[in-house]
Amino acid sequence: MKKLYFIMILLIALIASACGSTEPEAVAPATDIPETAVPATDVPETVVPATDIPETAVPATDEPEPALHEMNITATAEGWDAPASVPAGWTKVTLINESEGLRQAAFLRLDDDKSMDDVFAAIEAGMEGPPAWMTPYGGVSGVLPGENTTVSLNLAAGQYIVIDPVPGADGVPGMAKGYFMPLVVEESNVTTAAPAADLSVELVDYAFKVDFDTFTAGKHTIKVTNSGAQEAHELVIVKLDDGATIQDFLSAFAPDAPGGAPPGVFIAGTGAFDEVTDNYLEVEFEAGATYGIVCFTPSTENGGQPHFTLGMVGQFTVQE
Ligand SMILES: [Cu+2]
Repeated sequence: MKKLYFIMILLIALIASACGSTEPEAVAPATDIPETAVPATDVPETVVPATDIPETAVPATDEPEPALHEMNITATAEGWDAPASVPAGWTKVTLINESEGLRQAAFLRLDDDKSMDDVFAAIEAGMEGPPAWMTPYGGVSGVLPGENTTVSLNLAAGQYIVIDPVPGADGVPGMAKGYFMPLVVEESNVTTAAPAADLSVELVDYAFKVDFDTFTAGKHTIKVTNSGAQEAHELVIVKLDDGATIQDFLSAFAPDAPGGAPPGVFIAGTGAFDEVTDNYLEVEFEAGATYGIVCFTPSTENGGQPHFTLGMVGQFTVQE
């Protein structure tokens, strides 16, 4: 972890010098439909008969409010292409991976009395993990090159950082390669709602509460809820090779592993999050295939051990 945050210091120094400022450009949210648009009822019937009104004349106020905001983050070889600010509320975040490595985009909200200056100061002071004034909101993880994954989360207004802590094959975390950004979540009057979900997983210290019989073939949206009293958790899904177990997959990452490709691939996941929001993960399962679920979050209560070593790991086979 020390090495990781040392790299973060270098990275942030780089960002600060390149940008000159951490203030994001103001971006007007697409959802600000002007109230001045003329409603349909203002069209006098005596002038234009209703049947003659062309379909294209539908005023903006007749459009249904979006159920969720949308935010795309594209990872390229150079870093992220993403908006500097988004409106508050339920947001469908899609991470599009056009880079060469496995990618993650994890959202952390700063407390209201903190700023990006405090982030820089904490890093320079050698923090070894997110301080108590950074609240993890989750995000998207486990996205392989050429793939994309969508996770919906409820963003409260405030200052965030979005980071990719996943180390590449060279051991260097993504955020040291440009996968790091400040994000402002603006106050918004738009009413948003969580997406519909047909599966659910509950995260507790330190287990997954899940009914695998409901995990059928096809596309699903999984409502992932953190009910853990103490720690942030995540849900990462791995598709296993025929005959392999999730323990075989995890063993391939151990320091004493013989090397070679692990017997499976990441297919989707959330970032780590506290009880502040649920994360809704979009995923597709194949009939007959076996999958593993894992929480990689380091345990603050157990010396940084990843949660899968404490019981947050599982495996299921989808019925033919
Ligand atoms: Cu966990």
